[in-house]
Amino acid sequence: MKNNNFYITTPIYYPSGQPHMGHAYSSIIADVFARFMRNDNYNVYFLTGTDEHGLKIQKAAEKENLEPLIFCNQISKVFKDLTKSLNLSNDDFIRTTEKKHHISVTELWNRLVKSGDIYLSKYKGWYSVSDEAYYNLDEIVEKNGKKYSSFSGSIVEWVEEESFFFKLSAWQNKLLDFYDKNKDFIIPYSRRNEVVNFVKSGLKDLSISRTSFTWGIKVPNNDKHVIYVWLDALTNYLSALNFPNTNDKLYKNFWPASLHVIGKDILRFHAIYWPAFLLSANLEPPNRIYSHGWILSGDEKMSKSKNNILNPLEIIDNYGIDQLRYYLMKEVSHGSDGNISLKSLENCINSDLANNYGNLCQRVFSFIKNNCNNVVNRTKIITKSDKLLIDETNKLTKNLRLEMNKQNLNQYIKSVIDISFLTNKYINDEEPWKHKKQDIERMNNILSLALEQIAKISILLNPIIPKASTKVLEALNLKNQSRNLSFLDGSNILSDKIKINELNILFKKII
Ligand code: ME8
Repeated sequence: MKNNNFYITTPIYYPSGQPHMGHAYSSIIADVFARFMRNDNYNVYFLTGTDEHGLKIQKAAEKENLEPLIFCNQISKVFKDLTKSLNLSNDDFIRTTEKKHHISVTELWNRLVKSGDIYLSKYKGWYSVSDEAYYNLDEIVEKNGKKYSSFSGSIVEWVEEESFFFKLSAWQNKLLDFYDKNKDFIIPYSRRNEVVNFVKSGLKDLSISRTSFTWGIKVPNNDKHVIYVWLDALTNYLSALNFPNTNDKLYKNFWPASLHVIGKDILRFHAIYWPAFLLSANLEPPNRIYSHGWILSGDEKMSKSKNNILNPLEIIDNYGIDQLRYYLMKEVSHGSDGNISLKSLENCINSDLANNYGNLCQRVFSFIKNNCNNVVNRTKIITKSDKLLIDETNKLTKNLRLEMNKQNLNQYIKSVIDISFLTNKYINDEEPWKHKKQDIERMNNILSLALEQIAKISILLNPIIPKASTKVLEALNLKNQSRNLSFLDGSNILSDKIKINELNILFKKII
């Protein structure tokens, strides 16, 4: 991480079909980290976009009887609209059909040539159009006379054509050295081990151009060849920063990237090819690749070709975007695959959002409205039970930055929702309503601590449920510039005289 700058990316999506829950999941994870870092006063640049070249897209366009670019314009827009529906806070939406991307890819290619890492030969082997990936013979399985990748299950076809190659084999030891020096380059560690073992088992040179179709960026000075779509696509992370203009402010501030969020199916491209290309081009590799698991439906990866898609837009319409974001981040465990269902979504909404956080906010706000004319005064007294709640909260918040830094979202959310649970319990035990008549000071004391807790919980949940938490922070009259994580040092967020506004119901219980 350079100074206070944090550059985070999602994978750029193939606009070959409608967005599905896997896309939503990948994007929301990245958005949560982006929002968390912004709240922690980092200067964040968050990128997403669409990956528009290659045979997969060309074929999808042909199926619709459209020119590839017209087809891409249509579907890229669907993904751009998805960023709005998911409430993503991205700073840019890159398309690989943009001119600046073309310039960037051409420069990267030229640098690889200059390093002596590109040569012309012939590719003979298996290729999956759906994955846009080459597979070795030992990665192919046969079923009913057809050949499939054992890794992804996608159908493969035999390819034999002239191709430029990247001398990946020459980078084997340098990559192993790089992984060794950068232990946190690939998270989680189980994935890091997979990559290290794969590289140790031997790397073959990589075919980086195709001649049997035309939809892509041409190899400089050789119109017969189209640059391999993964070399093209990975470069988006640089072109968004206006590379090769290395004096550009964006490039200067944000390269190398702090974090690429990706699914485990595209780990090899990001953790092996990408650093090798960058090192060969004399550019710094990113700081970290976080590889999440798959969203499953039954036991299978959710994907269009398998027709087992839960539509994120329908879920958002029926349940709400914060609800979907919270559910995916809380219930799908860090780095692993996760089975999702409407039943567990509804249970999660009820237990954590409606009954826990939502209920805490509602009961405190409506009590203050009905009994205190919307104003609470903090007192200096701190009772034993107040201190217990404050200490327990500090214990739970102590490691939150660390959990986020390890991309451990589940643990982060669990700790925050535990604070909400403890605060609800504190109100049950302290019964502010009992002090209404005889001890207004104690009542104010309890309510001000409860509001302080609500402010903290809302700031901590803000990256995950931005809409609802913002409503609460607004109702607390907390200014934008105060909605940050500086309270993690134990200080108070709210002033001594707290004026609140009315708060409408945040999360409806699902019956
Ligand atoms: O891979 N569960 O694009 P893509 C979780 N264009 N994540 C899933 C998923 C699932 N069921 N299905 C897909 C590409 N994803 C390339 C990226 S980056 C330079 C180029 C994730 O549209 C997948 O792992 O097929 C990937 O991270 C993202 O969605 C985009 O997939």
